[in-house]
This record gives sequence, C-alpha cells and structure tokens, in this order.
Amino acid sequence: MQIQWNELTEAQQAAALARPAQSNNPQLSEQVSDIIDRIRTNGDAALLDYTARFDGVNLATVKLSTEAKATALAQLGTDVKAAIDIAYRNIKAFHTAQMPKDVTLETQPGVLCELKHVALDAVGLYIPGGSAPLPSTVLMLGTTAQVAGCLRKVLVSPPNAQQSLAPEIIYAATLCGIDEIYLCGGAQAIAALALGTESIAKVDKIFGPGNSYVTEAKQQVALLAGGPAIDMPAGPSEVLVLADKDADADFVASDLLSQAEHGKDSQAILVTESQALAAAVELAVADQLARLSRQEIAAHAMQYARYIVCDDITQAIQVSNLYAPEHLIVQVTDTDTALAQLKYAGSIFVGPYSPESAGDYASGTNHVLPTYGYSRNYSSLGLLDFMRRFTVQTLSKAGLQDLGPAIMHLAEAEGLDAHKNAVAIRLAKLNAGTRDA
Ligand code: HSO
Ligand code: ZN
Repeated sequence: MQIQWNELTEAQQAAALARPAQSNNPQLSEQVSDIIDRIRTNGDAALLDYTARFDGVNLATVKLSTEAKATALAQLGTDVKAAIDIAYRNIKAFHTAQMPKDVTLETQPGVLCELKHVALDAVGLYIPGGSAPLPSTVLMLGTTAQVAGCLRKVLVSPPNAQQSLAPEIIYAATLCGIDEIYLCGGAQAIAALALGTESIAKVDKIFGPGNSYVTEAKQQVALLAGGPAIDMPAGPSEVLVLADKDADADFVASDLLSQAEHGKDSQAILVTESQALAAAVELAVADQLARLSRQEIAAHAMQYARYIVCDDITQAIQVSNLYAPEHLIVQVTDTDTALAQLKYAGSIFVGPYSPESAGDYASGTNHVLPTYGYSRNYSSLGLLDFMRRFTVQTLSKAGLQDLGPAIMHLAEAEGLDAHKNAVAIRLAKLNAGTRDA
C-alpha cells in the first residue's frame, strides 16, 4: 500500500513507522522464569527433558558427539564448504581490523593512565533452529569470538531429528574453533549457559538471535545477580530501502523480500521520492514473491510492508532517520549527500550492487544488528562486544605530590574524609622524608 507522507498528520506519520507491539506477555515471562528455575535445580536432567518435550528429540547427553560431528561433516558438499570458507575469510579480516588499541597516557607529569582491552573468557553463542538453520550466524558470532581470543566459545542450538545439527552449522563452528557444542535450544539453553549444568559450564556473556522465549530468557538471566551480560535487545528483523526515481525496481523488490522471508513479523519499508518507482516496486514484489519457496512467510510479512512516497529525497532521508532501521539500503544517485545526512541504521548498503544478502552472509560485516529502533542507541555487533576494557594507573611520588591537593579538595567537597586521608597520609610521610625511595 502506498502512503503519501505529506498527506499524513504527525500522529499518522508516527503510526506509519510504528513497529508491531512487542508482547508484554506475563504468561511468557512466568513460563520462562519456571524454565530457568528448573534448570537451576535439575541441570542436565531438566535440559534433556525440555529438549524431549519442546524439540521432540530424546537425547542421552547434551553434548554433540564426536561421531555425530564427523558424520555431519562428511555430508557437506564442496561448494557450500567453499562458500563458507569465503565468508569466514572476509568476516575474519574485517573483524581483525577492528582490534582496539590500548591507551597509555601521562595525563600530567607522574600520573600514568592506561586503558587495556582483553577478550571475555567464556561466551555463549545461541544459534536458532526452526525453519531455516543459520550457519551464517555461527560465522558472525564465532569468528568474532575467535578473533577477540575468547578462551571458551560455547555453541548451543536445538537438535534436529538425527540428534545433530545441520552440517553447515557444524562446519562453520569448526572453522571458528568452537569445540563445545551442545544440543539444546529455547529458554532452557539460555538458562544453562547462564547458570551452568553438569555438562555446560556457565558463560560470561550470551550472544545471538532467537524467538520470544530466547529473548525473554536472555533478559531474565541478565538481571540475575552475577548473571551473564547479553549482546543487545532484540526485535523482529527489518529493512528500509531509500530509493530515488532512478533506482531499479527489481533490485529494490528483491531486498524487501529478502527481509520478508525471514519471518511473518519482518518489517519491509520503501521510502522514495517517486510514486512511479513505488508502483513499479509493488509490481516487482508481486512477481518475485510468486516464485519464492518461503512464499507464505514472505507474503504474510509483505502485507504489512509500507511504500512511503515523499516530496523529495531530503524528506525521505528524514523518514529513514525517524524509523532508525536495522538494515538501510541506499539506492539513490547522489549517495554521498544521502550518507552525510543518514544518521541511524544498524548497517548501511550503498548503491545498486550492495544487496542486504552481501552483509547477511559474506562481505565481512556483522549481521547481528540492533532492531526495533535501537539503532539510535546501540551499535552493530563487532569485535569490542567480545572484549572488555579496564584501566590501570600508576602515580609516582611527584605525581601524587602534584595532584594530591586537588584530590583532597574534591574529597572534602564530597565530605569523604577517608578519601582525603588516603592522600594526606601519603603526602605527610613523603614530606617527612620517611618513605623509602
Ligand atoms: N538478515 C538477518 C541475517 C541473516 N540473513 C541470516 C540470512 N541469514 C538479520 O540481520
Ligand atoms: Zn537476512
């Protein structure tokens, strides 16, 4: 459906860009907290029980066996293997280039401040099962953890009927040096990563997309005392295509549909200056949709697609900034001017030959991105998310003698005597000359 932006009131404009309400379902949160409690008390037994109940797979152990791994790897075709290799190489290169530099600075003579970066020890990587298993997500999370240098990389994913995972997932995990793979999914897998069980030692941070149970579980475990950190808040995946009158309608339609086929709740939005282009894209969508294998899912999502027609590209850019999309495709002639004005997006794809699929799979950028308008205040996943930073300081005698009076004044202003004393006692000894050199 075409929307003429200028004919809408402000409230209607807000409604046109609204995302579907995220369910604030008390039942879901209760169910998830029950699952977390059961994993806490019954560990592996509860995990296996949930896997039998929810995934319909009866496992004897949670860990993926070496034999299952070998069987899966033997099934993998050479073409797909080569494709995974290419994607891995590019993702690795782009994330290696993100290695942060430590900082060493004397802020004033004798006052040395350092900023250091180290990898997180143990990370949990959640890979969803469901209608389309995503080896690309293994690469996005696993390669980044590997480049950061995380000591433990733990992959969890719900098992298939063969008590295993898709061969592509196992191969990608092997490339990334992931040697702990556990067959479990849903809220129970998140609880196991957060709390630990007999076979899964707990992790420091949990990454990865999932359904509403997984998302809720991540939020709940992050609130536990001593609980893990989580990557970012999650909502349905989304794309906004910004296109001018010269954009190729088939290209635009293909990008909208690649988002739509992810899920029925996926958001696909076209913002353009040209009514003719909007009409051509609508036709191209109908044409391409009819030939998609996931037609039903994509068609459902496209019912809620919006084709927004603006007065000009400047206004279209404002609309994009208001929406703050996860993926932003820029198909305009003057990309430099557009890029200078586009403020919010998880990842931007510039020009006719940069489909979202490039970043989803293989160009090197990460496809774990802020959704639901969070690109205003969250970043796309990168190397730093697998690291933590901390500071170190070393003051010399002279350094403390110089800075001490300022510290004491500030401590006094805050009424914190012990803080002031910590400086005063040292300075007194220094002045008395009783301190060792
Ligand atoms: N577009 C998805 C990532 C993905 N696409 C995985 C294909 N496979 C969310 O950024
Ligand atoms: Zn995708």
